[in-house]
Amino acid sequence: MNTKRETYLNPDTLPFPFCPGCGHHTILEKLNQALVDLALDPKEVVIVSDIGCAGLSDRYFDTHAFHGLHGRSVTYATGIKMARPELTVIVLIGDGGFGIGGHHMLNAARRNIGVNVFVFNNLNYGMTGGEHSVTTPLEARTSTTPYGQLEQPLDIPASVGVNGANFAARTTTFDPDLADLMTQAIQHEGFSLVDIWELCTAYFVIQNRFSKARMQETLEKLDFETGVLHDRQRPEFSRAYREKAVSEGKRENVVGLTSLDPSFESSLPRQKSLIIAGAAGAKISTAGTLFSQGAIFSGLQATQRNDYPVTVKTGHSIAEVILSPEEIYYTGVETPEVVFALFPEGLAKVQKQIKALNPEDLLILNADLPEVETAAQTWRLDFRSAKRWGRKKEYRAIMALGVYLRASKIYPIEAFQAAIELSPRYAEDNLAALEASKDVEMG
Ligand SMILES: Cc1ncc(C[n+]2csc(CCOP(=O)(O)OP(=O)(O)O)c2C)c(N)n1
Ligand code: SF4
Ligand SMILES: [Mg+2]
Repeated sequence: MNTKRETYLNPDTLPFPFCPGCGHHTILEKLNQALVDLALDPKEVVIVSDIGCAGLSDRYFDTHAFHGLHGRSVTYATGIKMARPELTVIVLIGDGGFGIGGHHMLNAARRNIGVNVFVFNNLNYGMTGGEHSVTTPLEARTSTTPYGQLEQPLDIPASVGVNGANFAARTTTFDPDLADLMTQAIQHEGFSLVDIWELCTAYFVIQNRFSKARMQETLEKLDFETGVLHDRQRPEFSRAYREKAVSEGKRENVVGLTSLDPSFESSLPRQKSLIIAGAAGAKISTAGTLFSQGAIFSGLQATQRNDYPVTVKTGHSIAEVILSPEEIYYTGVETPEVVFALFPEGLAKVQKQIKALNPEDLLILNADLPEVETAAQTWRLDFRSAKRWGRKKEYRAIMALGVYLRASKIYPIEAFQAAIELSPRYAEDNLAALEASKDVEMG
């Protein structure tokens, strides 16, 4: 949807925090101009910021934002674009971030993922004190090249261009057409990048008596052309991937392509937060997902956040699930209302959350585990009473959720069954375990 706005800048967060004369001011003003010209719906735009002074940029815009680790911004942007190809995903990264995450950038270019990268190239690490970066020109003095830079500076547009980017350009903050170039980059399908040379007035300008004229001389000396340097039409990755998956009959494997249309009803009046605390290999996160999908089939919103150690086959496995009739804005569960403690590994991990339970909350405890002190009502589930299925540890979470669902009636058990049927390979066993959960005795 297109919307005409006068600005995308948020007056509550302005002014920008940069030093006087810092080129970052100009880049953000021109980005704002480009967004105004494109008249994009701010809800359809995501600004993914990197680290450093350049990384401070996202909070000044009335768009979505994501801020992560140094050099990794393009990886988050890739994930966002893969999940929601219709969004405009803009990466704001410094030359330092480009160097630190260079490998990610090359792969994003190879993939031709449709994100738009604007490099705030002030030829040094501004935020940490003017150290040299991958783009510091030959002979330049920085706090880490006191005798002058000896390394060949990286040609950013060439490096992404040679690796398959659809669009790569270089310019400076003194370019009167900068906003138009940014607009062109955003409009271009596929990976686009504009390398924007600018001044770090706190460090690089002072240490090198750098200026607009010296910048021009440096570009010429390095034989770095400006303007649009690569302009091609390779297929954009997120769309190409979808088309391929659909043509291979794997539509259900692509996020956002299959929708779970509600065909059941839920009586849940307000948000409910659950924690399923189990062990690695016990299908805890799968059970959480099926349970969440059952909720979606019943017209609820659902989120899930998993936690497990890097050692995948040992240790705890925790699934935090939120169900709600309203939109859910935060996906973590800090104060659950229901805790399923099914295995010792999980129980050890959720001690704090169990302590925080109130008398109206519920602890569902595997009867094989020791007594737990809690203010909440406790159900002790004797899985052994369900014989064959109860003995299999990978069905314990499905069974416990079945017991809870039958008692709480927050949505119909048939919706849970319908969710289980979405994965035909395991459906038969999961459905049998859910049926057997009727035999689980409660102490
Ligand atoms: C992985 C990692 N390495 C180093 C740092 C420390 N660090 C913070 S900001 C910064 C420099 C940022 O330089 P640049 O990306 O060019 O942005 P600028 O400040 O110049 O806008 C560094 C090295 C970090 N945060 N993370
Ligand atoms: S340190 Fe450099 S990059 Fe950071 S705000 Fe100041 S001038 Fe800009
Ligand atoms: Mg920099």
